Amino acid sequence: MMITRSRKGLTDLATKQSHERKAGPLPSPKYHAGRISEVAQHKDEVKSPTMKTEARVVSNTTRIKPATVLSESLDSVLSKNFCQLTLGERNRSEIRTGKVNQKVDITAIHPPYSTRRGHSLCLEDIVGFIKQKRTKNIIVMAGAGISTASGIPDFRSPGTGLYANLKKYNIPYPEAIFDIKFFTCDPRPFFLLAKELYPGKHKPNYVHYFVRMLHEKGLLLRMYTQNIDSLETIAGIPPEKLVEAHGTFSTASCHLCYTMYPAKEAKKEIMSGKIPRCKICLGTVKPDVVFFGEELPERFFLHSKDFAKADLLIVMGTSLQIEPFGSIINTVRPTVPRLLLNKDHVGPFKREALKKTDVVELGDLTESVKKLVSMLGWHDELKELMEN
Ligand code: CNA
Repeated sequence: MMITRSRKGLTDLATKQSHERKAGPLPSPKYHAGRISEVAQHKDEVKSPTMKTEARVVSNTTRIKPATVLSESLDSVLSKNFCQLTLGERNRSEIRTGKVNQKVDITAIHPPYSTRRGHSLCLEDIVGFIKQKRTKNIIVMAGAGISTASGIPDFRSPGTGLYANLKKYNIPYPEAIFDIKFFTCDPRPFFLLAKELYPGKHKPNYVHYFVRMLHEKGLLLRMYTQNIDSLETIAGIPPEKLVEAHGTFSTASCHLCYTMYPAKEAKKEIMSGKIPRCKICLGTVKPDVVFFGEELPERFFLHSKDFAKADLLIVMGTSLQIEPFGSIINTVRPTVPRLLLNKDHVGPFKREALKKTDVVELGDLTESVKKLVSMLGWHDELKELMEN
């Protein structure tokens, strides 16, 4: 996979190195749009262009409806307004011109997500939508928590996460291990960790195969993963259905001149404790995993099309703390259900009053996914998929 990086990154590096010479330790990573960074606090809803459009529709609706409000029950007015929020431009004008009574098939355009108007969705509703094939463009957003059952520690789980066990790497702050500027000064801590993380030692688990199952059923629009362990690919999720947002170990290149380097050779050298060097400029070669301060793979930007198409978003095993990944969750259409399967509340699911279309299932991920799979009646099929 190609990793794109900007010249600006190199300029920043020079600035930072001179800053270090003059002012001492490296500052913590800050947010740059399109470049990977970590945020201390998750920003709430990002206003997408779609949301702005919908807001305009609401105000139009309010202006043209007063007479109707008097003659109809509040419920039916709300119901029509809900329809307007979910319809395309052609159908909105049909409603305005009164053709709405000619029975527009709303479900054909955008399925109504609420079975009982106004109630908050729950896991049973989500299962119902999947079973009834109302959701055919599911996006899965995943993080390190989907691979803990395969024996790979995540970043932030207290006690077991990598951040809690970094003493042996001798680094000034946990994120330094994935900071491109720190890597340039001292690549050894990353290579030490890379020896543990390199794909090959671990196997995909139930959760990876659940996503594969979504694909087999023709329901997966795309899986966006932050993981670099390649377990999605090993589980059989095809490349066109996968966005490895934070890169991969399966290719390698010079971190200075970006010349490609044979990935197998890089792995061999890293595993034997050597530092691979670029044959052109002698810069340090690293696997193409995206570090803080680096740009994301071009493929990540597929999200601008995909998220507008999604009809269900499943978020699993991530703290949503890394940007810009953490924010794209807010770019699905406002009426689209979002299901969080995680140990703890994260991102917009931390709100006390959840959005009515947000559903949270807390607990161990494998257990939650098993529950979902058994509610869907896919247990035997999934078992077979894993065995084969
Ligand atoms: P994170 O910040 O460590 O968050 C993981 C989340 O998953 C937390 O909210 C945990 O509570 C939750 N979690 C962990 N285990 C379970 C479980 N068994 N059941 C339910 N929930 C669980 O990791 P993120 O993915 O959010 O951060 C993104 C980083 C992590 C990316 O840049 C990755 O490259 C990086 N990373 C990847 C791997 C990997 O490829 N397997 C491993 C470690 C770190």
